Amino acid sequence: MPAADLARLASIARDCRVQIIRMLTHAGSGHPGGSLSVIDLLTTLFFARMRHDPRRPDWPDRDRLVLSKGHCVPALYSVMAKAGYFPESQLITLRKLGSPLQGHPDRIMLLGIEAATGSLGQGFSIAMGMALGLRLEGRPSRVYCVVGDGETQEGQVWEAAMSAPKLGQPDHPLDNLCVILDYNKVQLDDFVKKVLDLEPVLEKWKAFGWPVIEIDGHDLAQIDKALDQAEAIKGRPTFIVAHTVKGKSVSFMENNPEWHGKAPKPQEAIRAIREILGVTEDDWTGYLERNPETAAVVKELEALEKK
Ligand SMILES: Cc1ncc(C[n+]2csc(CCOP(=O)(O)OP(=O)(O)O)c2C)c(N)n1
Ligand SMILES: [Mg+2]
Repeated sequence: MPAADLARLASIARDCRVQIIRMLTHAGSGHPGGSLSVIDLLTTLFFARMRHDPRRPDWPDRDRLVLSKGHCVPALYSVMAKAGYFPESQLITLRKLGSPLQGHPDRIMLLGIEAATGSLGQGFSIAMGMALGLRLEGRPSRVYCVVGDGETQEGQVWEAAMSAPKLGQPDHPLDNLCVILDYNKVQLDDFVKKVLDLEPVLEKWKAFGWPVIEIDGHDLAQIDKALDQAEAIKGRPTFIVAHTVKGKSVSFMENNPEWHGKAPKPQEAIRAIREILGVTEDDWTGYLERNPETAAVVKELEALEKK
């Protein structure tokens, strides 16, 4: 991918990180850690890979994304808003009664959501069924499914892992399915290694019959290349192991289980946004003067504090 395209993706991912922090703070609840770990993957999928059209969310030949780790849907909402599925101003209705932006994705409430997920372990099976259906219909669509590392402790994941390379063979193999592991090494309130170690991850998935690609899930060029490779593999679905950092880009959230499922307070959010944008404390006032959009977000957060 040319450097200019990578820079554009990096800029989108940065904006989306800011929106994730903004909407969670307004909601007063939600999951920042896993939303920040998955956002580079979702940005690359939505803005450099998937065939989709925000004006036609029901286009039969669209590519599908199933966010099996549904609690991280703020990341998905941020890319969907950026792509034009709905206005960014709506993001702060996250988790509010009646809002289409529920705490877990709802395909009835929000067009463009492919599957209601959140009960961990189920999205992968749904994605597999979609991939088979699309193959049987002879459609060109691809299905991308993102699973959490803690999520893969669910038994249902291993039923799908066992089935997907065999389903549809020999005439309709699921080479239109790509499953991506957001391997951030943290689940809920502790480290995966301590709760129930997944290693050896690569060997396990290979043994179940999957071609496996290992990447840094924050390196946009590596993500793009892995998606190219996955698309070129015929006859079997592909599994991408993306090493990530939970809470990526916010120092006090990075690799800290405390920030799995807790919203920042307004002042914490403002600091998080400053760090995401790479601005020092000394330069912050000047930065806000030069960047009215960020200044508006900060003002809105400060107003929350006074409530
Ligand atoms: C079946 C099920 N059990 C428990 C939960 C509660 N839960 C929500 S998030 C989470 C941890 C998920 O960890 P991981 O898959 O690693 O997600 P990430 O680190 O990306 O946030 C758990 C146990 C759930 N949503 N579904
Ligand atoms: Mg995790």
